[in-house]
Amino acid sequence: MSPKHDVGAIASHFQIDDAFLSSTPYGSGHINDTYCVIFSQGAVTVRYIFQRINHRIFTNPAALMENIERVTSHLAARVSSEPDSLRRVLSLIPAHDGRFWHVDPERNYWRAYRFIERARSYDTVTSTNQAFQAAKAFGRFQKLLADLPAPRLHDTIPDFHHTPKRFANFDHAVNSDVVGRAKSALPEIDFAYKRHAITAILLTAGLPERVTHNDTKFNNVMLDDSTGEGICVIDLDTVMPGLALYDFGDMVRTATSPSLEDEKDLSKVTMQFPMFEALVRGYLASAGEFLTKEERQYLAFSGKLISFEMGLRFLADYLAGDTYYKVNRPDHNLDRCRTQFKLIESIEQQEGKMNRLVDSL
Ligand code: ADP
Ligand code: GN1
Ligand code: MG
Repeated sequence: MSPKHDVGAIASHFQIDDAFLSSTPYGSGHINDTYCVIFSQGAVTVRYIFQRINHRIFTNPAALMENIERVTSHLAARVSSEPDSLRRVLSLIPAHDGRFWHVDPERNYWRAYRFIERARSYDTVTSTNQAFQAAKAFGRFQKLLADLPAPRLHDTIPDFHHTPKRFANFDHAVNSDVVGRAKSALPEIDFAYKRHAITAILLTAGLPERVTHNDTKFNNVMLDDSTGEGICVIDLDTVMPGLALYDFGDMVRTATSPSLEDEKDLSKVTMQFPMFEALVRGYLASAGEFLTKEERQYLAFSGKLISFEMGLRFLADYLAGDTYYKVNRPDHNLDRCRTQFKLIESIEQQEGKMNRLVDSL
């Protein structure tokens, strides 16, 4: 992550009375730059999260921030009577001009959040309780936003989960082969073409549009250190209209295998059935009351679809020369694609059993 920003100077534009002490690059996100920033408040220190929004990817940061402002204030009102309510929703810190962002001289957009203390996000899942708690928190997030007042949220990235368009983009990357990498990804390219038929299934199933998170990676929920509860859903840049199953699918993609997203040893990548069961139970515990019969029917399939979509995106970025995701090595995106495709094979082997479980609940 880039240490190039003068976060102390950025921080002076926000309504924080305390004295800036230090900032450290934080987290393992692929898109934005995140910093943990420490301030002194007399004898104690206070932490905040500062983020530079990647405006090459989120081309309308003001619209994105309007979404986040609306969503976080709606959620805050809904949980205000619960214990520990301040740790249950992200809270934006205003800048001195009253807006919730600051634009620096290089035209970077910055925002600041209160730090959610005594909780952590994890890159890999290690217990069924973690999977249950994460899914319950993401389901609750959808439930609490079901009555978000009009107008419709902005599409911060249009067609974000339009899998057929993601496929077309992958196909284009194969055909243009701008950096000559296609020859080193032939098995993956073949794997993808063989599964083209699944791309349109959810879009043509007549499912209802909802307010969804759209990036429900396991590390986008903070789990409470003492209770294990999914206390706060974070990373709200892609909250916009979508299908509930995009969120459930991304949970299956990121919280059923014990491996990291860029694991090179593919023997470690596997869809662990007990984790899937915990995800379904956790998600239904909070979202069960509003999900339709049709949505339930595609719960297992959604995991395969979103893993496929992400595999296509990683592969397309590899073929295009790594222009979208942050990478630390030349084959990073190819390694990420391989884990997605390995996970799909594992899901395909267990899909019947996964569907039977869903039917039984
Ligand atoms: P990215 O879009 O790059 O994934 P995130 O918003 O997910 O960025 O933030 C990156 C990491 O920073 C998260 O995984 C989490 O560990 C931490 N984080 C983000 N927001 C907060 C917060 N308000 N309090 C504490 N930690 C946070
Ligand atoms: C990106 O920001 P981050 O790292 O949580 C991506 C998601 C992918 C994810 C894959 C805006 O999420 O769509 O699922 O990487 N976000 C965007 O790890 O493209
Ligand atoms: Mg994140």
